[in-house]
Amino acid sequence: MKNRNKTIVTLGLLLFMGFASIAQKQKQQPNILFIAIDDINDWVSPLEGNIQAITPSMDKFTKEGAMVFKNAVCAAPICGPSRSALLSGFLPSTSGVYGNAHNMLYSDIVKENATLPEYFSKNGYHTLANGKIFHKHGTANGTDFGHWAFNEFARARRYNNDPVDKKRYTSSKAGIINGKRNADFASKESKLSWGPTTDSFKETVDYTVADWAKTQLQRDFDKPFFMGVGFIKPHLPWIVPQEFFDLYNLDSIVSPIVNETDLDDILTTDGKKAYKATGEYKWIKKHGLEKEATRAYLASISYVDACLGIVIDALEESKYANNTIVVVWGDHGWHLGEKQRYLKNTTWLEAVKTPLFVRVPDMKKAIVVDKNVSLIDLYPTLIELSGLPKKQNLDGHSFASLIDNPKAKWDYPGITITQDGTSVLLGKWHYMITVDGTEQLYNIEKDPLEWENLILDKSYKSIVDNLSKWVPKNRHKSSKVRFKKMKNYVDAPADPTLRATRKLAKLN
Ligand SMILES: [Ca+2]
Ligand SMILES: [Ca+2]
Repeated sequence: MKNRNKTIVTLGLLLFMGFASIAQKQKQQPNILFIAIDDINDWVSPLEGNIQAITPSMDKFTKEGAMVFKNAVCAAPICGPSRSALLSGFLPSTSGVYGNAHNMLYSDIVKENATLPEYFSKNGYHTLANGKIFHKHGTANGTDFGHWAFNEFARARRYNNDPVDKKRYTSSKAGIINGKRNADFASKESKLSWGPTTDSFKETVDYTVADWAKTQLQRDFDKPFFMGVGFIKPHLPWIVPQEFFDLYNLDSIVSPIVNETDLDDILTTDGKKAYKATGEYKWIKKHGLEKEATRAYLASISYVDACLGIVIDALEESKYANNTIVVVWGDHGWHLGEKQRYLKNTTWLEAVKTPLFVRVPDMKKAIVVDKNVSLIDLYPTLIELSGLPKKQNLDGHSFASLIDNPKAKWDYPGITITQDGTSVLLGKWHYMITVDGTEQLYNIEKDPLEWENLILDKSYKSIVDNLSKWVPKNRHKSSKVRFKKMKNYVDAPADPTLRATRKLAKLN
């Protein structure tokens, strides 16, 4: 009897210790606040990509404690494949997701592996999101918002863009400049548009997403959380409240320098010019709208910065302030005239570099990191920082060691993959090759605008040999897989059948 009592006491103690350790582990496991910004380039002030940018929330956030990755790259320089790579943990060359028309749910490897939020959910986290985290796709039954990847998915934002003040609207496609319509203004080859919205700041889409996050941060969670907050600006159209345009004086705006002979030294293997000016560039130049476009993009950056500030302030006022990892990331960069183009989806620095800031609890200052980390590295990094089991088959590498020591060894280049090429960024060297063999090499320390293509200079052969080793040799060929979609899927509700296709217990 005595022994039995002793056993019961011991068992009870062990059980108590077991619960205590689970409770302690839960207490120690950090929450994740995962904030995505769409189409934002390195013009934000912590990255010093454009000294005109007014981004006080990012300045405050980074100065009060965050890793500032100065040379981070995206895995793909366009929304869908960039997000698919980050969230699946597999490069486009592994998954076959190269374009916005490719839904990763059709990728063999994604079918078998948990995406980042699913992995957190599998391992004891409560996951929730609002706004654009995954890229959206049409399906036969509605829209795939990536809602299946979260325990809770809110969709507070309206489906359409914020309404524009028609008297101040500019649209290349509609042939309208500052509210004046003229057939000569129209360009079928350009899709730029901007102007102030008639809505107040608090009525805009990204504000409602920020406000949702603020509300969630006042909740009690019985598990650590993974919260996705997805902002849609500065993605086109650049329609934001007038107050953000007013931050910038049009007359004194400085637009990026454009070298009109820049593309002449990028040649295909049979000696032809590989690139030419795009429709957007020609349209802006024809109508002299360089400053207007630059201001509209800057206004959109300042707008999203204000929305970001709402979320960060809400976190700092919440009980989660000291046990939450905050990640702020952009999905890829953007051209504003450089290389005679606007938009994205190139392998030049303007498109492959992207903002990335990471705060872990107890950071009290900005820590600048110059290594070439990639958004593909976030999956292994976040699971390591949260103490989740290591996942063996991911394409990225955890940069958790850089958080302890920004000078730690990190020899990986930043690799960015497009439908038809690869960019390898390593220190001062930037190498690019297309699938049909057009190559470029730049020394970005001496030539940050990438004007002088060094590829024909044989003295750089060993550098090219070293960088080209990182170009994926066997690109996955399933890139032609496209989704079947219903008409007007953007206005359709979330496809209710998708969640059942993702059985968490069966996913690696
Ligand atoms: Ca994007
Ligand atoms: Ca050039």
